[in-house]
Amino acid sequence: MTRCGYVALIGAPNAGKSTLLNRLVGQKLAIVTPKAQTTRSRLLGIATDDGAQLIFVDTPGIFEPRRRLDRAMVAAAWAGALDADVTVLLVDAARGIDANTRRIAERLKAANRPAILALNKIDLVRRDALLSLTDQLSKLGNFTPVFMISGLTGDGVGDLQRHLAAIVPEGPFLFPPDQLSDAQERFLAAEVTREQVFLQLHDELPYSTTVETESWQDRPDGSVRVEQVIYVRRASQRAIVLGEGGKRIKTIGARARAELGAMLDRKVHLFLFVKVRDNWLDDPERFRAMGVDFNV
Ligand SMILES: Nc1nc2c(ncn2[C@@H]2O[C@H](COP(=O)(O)OP(=O)(O)OP(=O)(O)O)[C@@H](O)[C@H]2O)c(=O)[nH]1
Ligand SMILES: [Mg+2]
Repeated sequence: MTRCGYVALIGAPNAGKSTLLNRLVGQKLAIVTPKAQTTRSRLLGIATDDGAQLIFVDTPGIFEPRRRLDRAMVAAAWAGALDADVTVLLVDAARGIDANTRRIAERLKAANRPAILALNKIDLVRRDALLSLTDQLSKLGNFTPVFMISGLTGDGVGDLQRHLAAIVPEGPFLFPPDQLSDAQERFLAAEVTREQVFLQLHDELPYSTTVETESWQDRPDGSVRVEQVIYVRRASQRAIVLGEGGKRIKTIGARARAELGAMLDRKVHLFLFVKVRDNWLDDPERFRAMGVDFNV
């Protein structure tokens, strides 16, 4: 009998959920940046071996929402956590317990929802600090067992994965064994560009930006032509994204194209357009494209 189940990765923004998802699946699916609130919607990453299929759910970080988009992101994260068979709470061990992690622990407790604890980024901290952190977290909720991992180096991740494979419910695989995600290529391609926006632009700009794939044409020579729109809120932001003489958008495009080419294993012709939509953060169409609910 095989085993198969959904495993949600939840935690504060920047805890390392997307890095861990990529590590568990063995391929880069989710975008990763040093900035908080990079992930905006749920993304499945599927890892299948002979005996078990683990369907990992990467979720947006959970924080105190202010904007409509923040609320949608946090709602998506909680939906991911509560729908799953198993929840893994990731805590950045270098950061310790912050207000966000505390709030997550409280809500899990209120929902009577046990979670496995993964202390992440152990490559950055001393072992005695980990023990005291485990101790503090055990006072906040029912977190067992505890794994100490580094999504970045892979340390401890194998132990976590083996444990999960042993505890998900018995049942048939829900996805073909070679399928890695439920996400469409058009969405992943937009995310790759958004990753560059987050990496190359600063302050509030990344948070005023969304990226959509508008057209996708497979060419007879095996390459693909992709057109994407980067939405910003103000003309001044458009000017920053373009950069002096179009330099910034060129670099964003070049890096995204290289990344996308590697991901798809084919030649990519990428065309980026920057549009000003002052109200995109209140536009249901943009939310649909991001894969989050408008009405939460
Ligand atoms: N040193 C170290 N850095 C890590 C580790 N895991 C993730 N990071 C870094 O932490 C930052 C955030 O990683 P993400 O994977 O994007 O974190 P996230 O939890 O998905 O963040 P949001 O999507 O914003 O909620 C990135 O700069 C990662 O490289 C780790 O184990 N060790
Ligand atoms: Mg993320």
